[in-house]
Amino acid sequence: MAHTAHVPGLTVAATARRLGVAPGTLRTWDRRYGIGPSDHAPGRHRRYSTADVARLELMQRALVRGVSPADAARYALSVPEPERAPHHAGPEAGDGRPRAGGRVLPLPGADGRARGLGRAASALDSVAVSDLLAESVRCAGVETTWDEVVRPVLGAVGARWADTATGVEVEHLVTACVSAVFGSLLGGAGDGARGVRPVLLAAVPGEQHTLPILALAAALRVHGVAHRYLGADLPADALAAAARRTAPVAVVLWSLMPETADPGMLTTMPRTRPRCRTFAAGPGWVGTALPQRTGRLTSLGTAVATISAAVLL
Ligand code: B12
Repeated sequence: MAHTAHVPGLTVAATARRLGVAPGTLRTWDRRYGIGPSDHAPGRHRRYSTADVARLELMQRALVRGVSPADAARYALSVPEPERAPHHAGPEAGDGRPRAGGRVLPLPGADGRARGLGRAASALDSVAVSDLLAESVRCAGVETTWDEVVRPVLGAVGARWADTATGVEVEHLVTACVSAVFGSLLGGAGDGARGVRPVLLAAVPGEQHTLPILALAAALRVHGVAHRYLGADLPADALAAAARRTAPVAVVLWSLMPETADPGMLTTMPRTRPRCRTFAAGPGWVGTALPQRTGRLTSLGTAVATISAAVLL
């Protein structure tokens, strides 16, 4: 393997931090599977070159796809160096340290897919983020992907922003990829099926946080519930117009920030026959008195179950 003699490379600790694994894990991988620093000579400290780190990242990506460690290492070792995309290794400062953009999001207790997503997001590797999301949806479904993969990463991104006012670029990249992957599930025949009263889904005026309600739309699609997803910041008159035109079986209004939760949105809905059910979804509504007969939806799982049942009534 080619090795750049003048670049000192990363220490075991720095490489472990970069990959979000324990230093002992790196030593185990080296000992068991022969995937370690390529220039390690006895008596010298281990230093991982950019190419070594890229190889470890390939191994990790195979691991988060459920491949066994032995097979993941064999695969990573088999890929010729030029075929390892340079961005997998991430940018490095001249002294071999990863730049701040490559910092790993802290995801204690999260599962392997979430950690993989966090790493890919921190590296602004949108191809890997999208691939991981699409694969998780394929293997585990929308609800598990939302709860176990997307939520932990968004939570960590939000916490970092609250603590340090940094990472907005990561937040936007994850948002774009989640929107694309969940959005790709919408638009099938079920969404706009003629003669079926749909469920209308929208975020209230002023609310730009749409990912949870988009996840709900995608999950309903998978469950075969016809719906129309109307997105962020929907004005009250637009909601009323949509309700008049589609005679929905139910309307779900999403609010994440308490300041956007306006129960007036629910009371100004046009009266339809048969009656349309209304649901207030999301943490924004906590502590807000709701009009009579408006249901509360407090998680993706309960929302899917409650709406699916309401559609059947
Ligand atoms: C992504 C994001 C954005 C994106 C949104 C993109 C999009 N299309 O959705 C963008 C960049 C637009 C954005 C903008 C802003 N954001 Co923002 N954002 C986030 C982030 C990182 C994730 C949001 C999300 O999807 N959360 C959902 C999941 C990940 O969170 P959760 O707690 O696990 O959610 C659970 C509950 O919602 C619950 N739940 C309860 N009821 C229901 C019902 C249903 C049906 C479902 C599915 C779930 C559910 O289950 C959820 C999970 O399933 C959060 C951080 C966070 N922890 O949420 C900040 C966060 C929500 N944002 C915040 C802020 C302050 C802002 C801005 C004001 C920043 C600014 N200065 O511009 C603007 C406001 C924009 C607006 N007017 O709406 C604050 C909100 C604080 C508050 N007031 O409550 C947060 C919490 C960040 C922080 N740590 O302070 N943001």
